[in-house]
Amino acid sequence: MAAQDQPNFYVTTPIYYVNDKPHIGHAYTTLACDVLARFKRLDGYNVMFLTGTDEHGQKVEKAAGDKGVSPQAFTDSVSQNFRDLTGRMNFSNDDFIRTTEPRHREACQKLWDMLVERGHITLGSYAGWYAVRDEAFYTETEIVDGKAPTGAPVEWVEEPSYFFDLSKWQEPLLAFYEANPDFVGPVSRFNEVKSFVKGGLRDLSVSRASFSWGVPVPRDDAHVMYVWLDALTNYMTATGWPIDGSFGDADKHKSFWPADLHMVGKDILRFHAVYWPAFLMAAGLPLPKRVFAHGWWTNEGEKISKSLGNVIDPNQLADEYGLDQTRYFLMREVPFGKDGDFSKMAMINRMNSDLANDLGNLSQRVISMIFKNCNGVSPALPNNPQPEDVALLASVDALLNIVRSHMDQQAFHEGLREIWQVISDANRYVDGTAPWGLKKTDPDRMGEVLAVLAETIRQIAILVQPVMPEAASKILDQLAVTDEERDFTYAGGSVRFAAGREITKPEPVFPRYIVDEEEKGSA
Ligand code: ME8
Repeated sequence: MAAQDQPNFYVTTPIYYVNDKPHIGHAYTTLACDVLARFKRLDGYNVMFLTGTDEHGQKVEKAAGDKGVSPQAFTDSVSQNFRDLTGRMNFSNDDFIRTTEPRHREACQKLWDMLVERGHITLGSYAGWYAVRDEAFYTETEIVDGKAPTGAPVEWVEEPSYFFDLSKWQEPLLAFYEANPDFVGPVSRFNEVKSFVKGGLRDLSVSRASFSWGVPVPRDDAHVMYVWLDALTNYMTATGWPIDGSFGDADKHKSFWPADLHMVGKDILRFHAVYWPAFLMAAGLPLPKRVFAHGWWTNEGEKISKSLGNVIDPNQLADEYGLDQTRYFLMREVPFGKDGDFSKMAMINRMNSDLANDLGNLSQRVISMIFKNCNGVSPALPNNPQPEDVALLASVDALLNIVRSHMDQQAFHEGLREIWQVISDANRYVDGTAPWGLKKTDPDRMGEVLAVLAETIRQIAILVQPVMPEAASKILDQLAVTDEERDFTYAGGSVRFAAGREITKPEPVFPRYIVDEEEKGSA
């Protein structure tokens, strides 16, 4: 299909603050987007997948100052860590945006001008609390024991400031939510957003005058833009907006805006589901179709924090357990949208039971048997299938539609659970048909059984590609499936496993993790 005939799909991660190194939480959000982007590409979409770094604001300026380097030098080096992580985690992002880039400055200033021209930004003065850690303003009534409701320290700020007339957008936002019941997922989080907006909105300070590390406010050198107005605009910048600007790209923008999905953590939902749509409505621009807020990871039951020294480095996880194993664990272990806990034992259990035992053994046994007992050539499917063949093939053929509908709801864990259900069916089928025993008694039937299994494994490997691209590719190689035969038009039952192809001796794809005695003790 030519790109212009394909449906488009645009998915974004939050852009991460460069005040610190990337950790498991950042890798998690980007992984979820990567899985969706890969899924949609295999499903025939023209995909744009964006991630990047949020480099302005007081928090970053302060982190640079603490290190004794200029904000630009600091952001250059930390942003690179996030870029490196995309390579290490095999993320397939199509772009990596930095808010310090000229294309982004131009987009921010354009949006600002549109808001000013339409009368939604006016100069005033701000007196209130500000939490640098959250880059957020708080009212007196929100302060709990001298801190922000998030626990972040606050400071009193009094300075001239431009204000966005957020208070006028309460009714339009509520009407928009009503008309777009899928705008926020999960539903429980959407309800929180609605109650927040129903509680009334105050005008929002959108510039700061007491520091300079930000996008300059047009025509007023004393102010830089509030970092959240700057940051949220990145989603439009990367589509080649403004289209008449020096970095404009009308075709790209038309293809990808409005975004299909902004994936975020629950901590920043309000910025994406309240402020961002209000800014866009005020500017007369189209709104994103959906925002999904996932849950929070803890480490062995504890909040992850630098001060507790328990930050999980995704690079180390991939080194220790394997990249695809880590990707699988993160997507399978916790219902997407809920909070989750990382524990070594949970990781090892998933690795050994779901991967090494269930999928790994199945494919290794079946492909080895084909190699040994079918002269290294793929056998043909039965002309007259037995009821157990029909049942297994029907369950694997049904998977594509089932998994697709879970993916469209960002229910990654459910999609994987369904796939593993069919893997169990296939393992039961192996036990029931006992192909190794058929070698002497009924070699023709043995070939049929192995072909039914190979067909099941072929479709499963096609479907797990978004989560485990490397492992899936090894299995597909072992089954002599060509590179052109791996998209989703080859799943769902319309195409079958090809007979007569050369099968070579397979190597195991999912090693077991051997737990040493010391680890058992500490787990
Ligand atoms: O908020 N569990 O950047 P940030 C799960 N720059 N996800 C986690 C996590 C955890 N323990 N910790 C972090 C910002 N995350 C802004 C965003 S967007 C226009 C600007 C993930 O570096 C999660 O996605 O603080 C969360 O929303 C994000 O990192 C916050 O990243």
